[in-house]
Amino acid sequence: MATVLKDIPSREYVLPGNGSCPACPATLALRIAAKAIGSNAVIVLTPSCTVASMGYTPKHAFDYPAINVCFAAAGAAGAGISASFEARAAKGRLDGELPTVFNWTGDGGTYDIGLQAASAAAERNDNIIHFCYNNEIYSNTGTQRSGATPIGAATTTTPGGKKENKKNLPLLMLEHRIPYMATASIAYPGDLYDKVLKAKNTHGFKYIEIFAPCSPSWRFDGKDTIKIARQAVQNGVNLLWEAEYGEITRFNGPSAALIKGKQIHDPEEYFAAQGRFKHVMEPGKKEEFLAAVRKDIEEDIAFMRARAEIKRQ
Ligand SMILES: Cc1ncc(C[n+]2csc(CCOP(=O)(O)OP(=O)(O)O)c2C)c(N)n1
Ligand SMILES: [Mg+2]
Repeated sequence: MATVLKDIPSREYVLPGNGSCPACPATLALRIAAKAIGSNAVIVLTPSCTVASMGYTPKHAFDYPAINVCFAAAGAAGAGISASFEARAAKGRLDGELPTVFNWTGDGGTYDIGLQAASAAAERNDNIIHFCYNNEIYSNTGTQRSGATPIGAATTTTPGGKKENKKNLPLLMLEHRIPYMATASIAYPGDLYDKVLKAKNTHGFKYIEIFAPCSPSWRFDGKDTIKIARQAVQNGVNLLWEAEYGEITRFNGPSAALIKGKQIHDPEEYFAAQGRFKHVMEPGKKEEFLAAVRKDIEEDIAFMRARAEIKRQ
């Protein structure tokens, strides 16, 4: 059973007075993740909404030492900081426990521009947690498409809807055979909290991807942020799972039932609620779009079910 909300620590590490949008999913994700990480940590950031809203003076709003690095560099920067702590500990020059070094990046900082450094750190098994909060666009610069943008979604660089499929970065990370990785959602905070705690207590490279519906960029009412995130899990758009050393160990919450063969929730409401899909959800077009989406989701579920049967150890 996942930790219930009331048992997540009340101590906050993301401080009030920051500049994030109302209902910002990245901020919510960071609040929950930080509660599991605790105070003995360093945060490494790439250009993103988190940086724009609270990552620099005078808006700096983390209760952590923080370093802003260039877009491509989170993997290398986090790895270097972590290695320096480990070297100091080995020489007896560090009191107490090793600080947790975690990279806090968007999908631009992970799927695209930061991929090489993140992949290299994963392959070297550097002792960091690399987070990707996935809002499926370059949000803070005005909603440009990213490698995580789903097919059909309108962005400022794909005004007619993206024509290409999104990358499957969790699967790419899985094949790095890192000690721990998980996909998570802001709609399941207890599950997210538990996954971060597990990552914190695992040595080596950890990857956690958090699905983060962004109301201004996806064009829905901010009050529905959690509802949209929950629907994405229930309809199989966002499967929640964990893996260790290239082996899928668990599917979580509603995703476990989908893998066991439960019908997906009808995805129509999820897509209809988001302005970014307006042009593919018009009468006469939506039937074809939704049929393609359903087929895709069902194929993904079948693939993940089969992939979970493959044991590598
Ligand atoms: C090399 C480089 N290219 C482009 C930019 C401009 N830029 C800053 S943030 C950003 C988008 C970040 O997207 P993502 O990582 O998904 O974070 P989000 O804004 O969605 O929170 C871009 C393109 C930059 N800072 N550096
Ligand atoms: Mg983004």
